[in-house]
Amino acid sequence: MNRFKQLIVMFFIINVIFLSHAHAQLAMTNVYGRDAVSLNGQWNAIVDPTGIGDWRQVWEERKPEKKTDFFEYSFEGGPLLSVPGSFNTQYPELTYLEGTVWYKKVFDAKPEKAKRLFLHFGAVNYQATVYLNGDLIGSHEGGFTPFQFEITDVVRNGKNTIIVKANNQRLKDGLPGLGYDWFNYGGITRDVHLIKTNASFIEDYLIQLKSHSLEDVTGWVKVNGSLRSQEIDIIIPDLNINYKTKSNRDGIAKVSFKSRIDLWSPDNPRLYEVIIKSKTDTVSDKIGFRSIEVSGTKILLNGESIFLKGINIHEENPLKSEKAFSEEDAILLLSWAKELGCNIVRLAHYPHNEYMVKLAEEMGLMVWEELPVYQHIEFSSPSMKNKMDVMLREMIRRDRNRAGVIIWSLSNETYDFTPKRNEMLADIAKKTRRIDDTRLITSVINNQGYENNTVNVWDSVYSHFDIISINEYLGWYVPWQGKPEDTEWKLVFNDKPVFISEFGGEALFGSNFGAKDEAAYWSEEYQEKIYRDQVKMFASVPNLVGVSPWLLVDYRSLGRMHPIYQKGWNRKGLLSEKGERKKAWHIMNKYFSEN
Ligand code: GCB
Repeated sequence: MNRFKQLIVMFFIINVIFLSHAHAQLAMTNVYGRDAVSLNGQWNAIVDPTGIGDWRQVWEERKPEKKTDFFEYSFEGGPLLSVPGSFNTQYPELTYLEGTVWYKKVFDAKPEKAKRLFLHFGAVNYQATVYLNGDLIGSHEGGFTPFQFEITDVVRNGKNTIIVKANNQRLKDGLPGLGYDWFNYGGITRDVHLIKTNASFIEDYLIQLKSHSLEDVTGWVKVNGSLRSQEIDIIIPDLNINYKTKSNRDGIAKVSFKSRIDLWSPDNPRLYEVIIKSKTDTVSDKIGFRSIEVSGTKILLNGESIFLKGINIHEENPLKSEKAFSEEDAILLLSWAKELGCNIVRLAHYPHNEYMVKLAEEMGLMVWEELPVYQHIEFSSPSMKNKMDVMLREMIRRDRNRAGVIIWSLSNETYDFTPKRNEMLADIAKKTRRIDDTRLITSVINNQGYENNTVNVWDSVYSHFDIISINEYLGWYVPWQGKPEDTEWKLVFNDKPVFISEFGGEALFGSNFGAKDEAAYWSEEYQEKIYRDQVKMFASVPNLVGVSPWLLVDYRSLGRMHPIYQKGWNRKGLLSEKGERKKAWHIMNKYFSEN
């Protein structure tokens, strides 16, 4: 090995050891309700497809001092990237990049006595390593959840420089793993904030209806800082509530009171202003109250049976061929879901940005939120349990006060034959219930059998979950074996609600290339027929509590390679990538208006 190679290897080893000790913190809840300055905007970038920037230590931003000095990198004179946004979509030469981009932003800070400063990232896909003024402050893995670093002790008065190494390389033991059917948008894809708090502040809270109750509010408040034990008020002006509690030495205050509440539901998406006040901090939020439970084979919202009219959505604005990250993007996608007649959105296959979740709640859409535990992930990798746990906590901490969120989905299409899958799903199910018992949990499975027009749902892993969620592509990947309405069902558990979480097929809007009854021409008529048949079949499904087509709108997926019909887009949308309604849209729209 020559000296150059030796140095690189040494450097990577040191880096790996060091980084494993500098993890990001769990982000504080309700970042948009804080004293925060946005660090969005243009960031300088260095594109580093070979990953050499670690060895060159680009975060040191060295500049020539002597006549003989030179450095083979510089942020100045390089490309600018918009944050939030994916780097892939901002320069054509970055379209297919799965690797490192270094980001740099200079910001002003004025450290104040008795104040604390945090750097908060809504999400960076997939790994982030963050430096402040040349020093490593920590790293984070996972492309869809928030994280933060406290920089109180290291921030300078005046100009400060953040450098983020964002790397979207897919990993065998990543979450998701190597294979997935959506576009791997890399970079700083969500908002970045500098948050100022008092020395002791309200870090987190849970204020929701107690499960199985329509009037008992339950939860807790968590104070962070040296003054942990404080009097805390929960004020809900519209309910005339001024509830007083006190945090203990660990900073935890219990919350429990009764009130007559106008409950949140899709028909009445009522949110209350809730003010959480301690001596050293005040945070306000808009919180709804609802109960969601399973009773026998039904799902009850506020005590009444509800049919879930769902739609799957990826976090992408197809009109921009870009990751969805703004309020406007969320309005676009969710308005389409409303027009279709939905009362729930399945935000597939990872936690979407906070705008999506909050706006859905405001618009009267229930939310299904999902971990990126997808298909063939490596459950047996030694680091997997920890990765799943961390992402679960990050997701729940961010959204546990959203009444709209009724389901935590812990995985999609995992397989019984994958080593350790059953025990890992059982474990994460148990943890989720421990962290949050006010919602339903599920895991989506697609391994059912289908013979003699009978669907055999056999996977006993459903025992850990509240809902049997099934992805089935009858009429598309799997040809029908009989009349859809005569489909027979064998269920591994007959006492649980059943939800068809995906079904559908592809169509290119306006496709007029060949026979309408042949799949290979991607015609709207072919897709429409699948939907007609599916709707007939739904009547045969025992314990059916809802359905959710795959999916709202065509989306980018590089594995979809057909040069005429797909061109890098998964065409299972009910809408084209321009928002045009395909024929199948109307079938679903009618079904939802009648059910
Ligand atoms: C599925 C997956 C979804 C895919 C979809 C498809 O079963 O859950 O992520 O993209 O099928 O289009 O095949």
